[in-house]
Amino acid sequence: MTATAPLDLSSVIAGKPLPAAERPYSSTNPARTADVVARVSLAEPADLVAACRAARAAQTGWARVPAPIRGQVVANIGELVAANKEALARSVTRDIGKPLAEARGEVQEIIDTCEFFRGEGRRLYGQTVPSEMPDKQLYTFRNPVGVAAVITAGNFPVAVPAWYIVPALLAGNAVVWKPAEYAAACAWDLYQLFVRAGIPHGVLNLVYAGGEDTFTGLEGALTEGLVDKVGFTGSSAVGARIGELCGRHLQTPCLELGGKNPMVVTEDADLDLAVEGALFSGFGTAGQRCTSLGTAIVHESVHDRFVDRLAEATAAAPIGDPTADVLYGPMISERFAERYEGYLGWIRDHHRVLGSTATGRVSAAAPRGGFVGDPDAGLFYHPVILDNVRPTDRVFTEETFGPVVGVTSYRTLDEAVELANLPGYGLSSAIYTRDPAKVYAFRAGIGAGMVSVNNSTSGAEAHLPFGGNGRSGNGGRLSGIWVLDQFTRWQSVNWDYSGRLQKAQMDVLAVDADLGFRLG
Ligand code: UN1
Repeated sequence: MTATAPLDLSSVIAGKPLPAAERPYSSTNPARTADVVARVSLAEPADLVAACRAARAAQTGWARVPAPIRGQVVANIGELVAANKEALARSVTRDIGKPLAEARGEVQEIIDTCEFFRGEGRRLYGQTVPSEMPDKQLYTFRNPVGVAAVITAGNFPVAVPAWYIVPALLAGNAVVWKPAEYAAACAWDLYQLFVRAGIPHGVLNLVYAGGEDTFTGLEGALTEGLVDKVGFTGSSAVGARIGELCGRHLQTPCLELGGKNPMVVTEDADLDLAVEGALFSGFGTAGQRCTSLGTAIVHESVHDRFVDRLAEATAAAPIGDPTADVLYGPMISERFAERYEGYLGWIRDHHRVLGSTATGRVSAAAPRGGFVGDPDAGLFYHPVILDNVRPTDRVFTEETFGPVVGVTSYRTLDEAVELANLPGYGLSSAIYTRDPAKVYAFRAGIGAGMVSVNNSTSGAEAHLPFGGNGRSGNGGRLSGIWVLDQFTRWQSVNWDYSGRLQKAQMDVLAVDADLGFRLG
């Protein structure tokens, strides 16, 4: 990766950059922490409120643009992202250390989202509904909610924002986007592509802000009635706070939170396939996806073979420089690395540690065979497999954002499903089996919003509903037509052309068993 000079970035409200404030923040490349990617001037809470005000002012005009034309702007976004795919992917890799192959996949996810929603501009269907009375028509329309505040994490710093912003804009909303400050540069790149595609000033506003300031600003904007929908992707703890805040303002946010995603491996599973799936979903993005594998729940008869093969594959996997062909690169930022070290403190004596010779940071003192690049330059951690995890262990019940995978065993499928549901999250899940009966039993019993069969817990396609239940979210779904329920509200219309007052439930035609119809 060639070092380039750091970008100086600040928020943009109604097309105008915010003057540098007193809150400087340096965003660094986690694979080479000496490489400063961006110097970001973080906004104050009042700036977030001002951005929502600008969005409010711009929204009505944008909603008046016919939906097929808004769809054309979405098509432009998709084409611009496609034309800049490699540059945007490299920007993601430099910002958060995701391997280039994954970063390219992430950018493709934006293109796929735009491809889906460009056509939705010519649909956004409402319905015609039969009336119980003559000379009366009933209809439904999808109306934009108004202003959406979108707060996103840095592990998918461009794809997940696009999951919110693209459908929100298509449906006629204005957006205030607060990206992760530690992924500021790729957020800036994506924002520029939106602007060049023809999104008018004020319809999309970019606000860089720290977590607490965002919270305070959001509270102010909600109090002033400037926000109609909050979209948040991040931890369950912060999601709960946002949910409380929105609830006080009678709003239902769209919350996409953590996961402790289980993978059940049955006695008849293709073990090589299951190991491949566990390796990718356990360690892809260094285990920092909300869909990352939490615990592999393996039938006791194949447990030892599965663990041995997974340990072997993990030990052999190349780790290191994310611009090379590696299983994973560094932790996405200092904050994530520190938090992950806390999770490593949950390892107990009864755990069998496999996959590495050490559990913490890869360094000259704790080297890893086959490491690609210089481990001391960045935030690199050993992959860890913890066999024998128990339901009472914190590593079993809590999300552990990082390269650690738990393994436990089960006897009956009912027991496996119970273990899979036990942590109370419910985002993604997987089962590896050749038996359709087990697939159906698992699907019906699992509390997760997403179920993979003979595929990993991560890697959802961009047009299926994405979202979770329990500690993973409040039931909202992103992607495909389902996300429209987040960014539109149904309006129903009664149109009476009878020329008289027809009263619903009172002046209706009744059915008489013998006489046919009669006026009620
Ligand atoms: C996330 O981690 O927040 O299914 C999103 C996946 C990706 C998206 C993950 N398509 O792993």
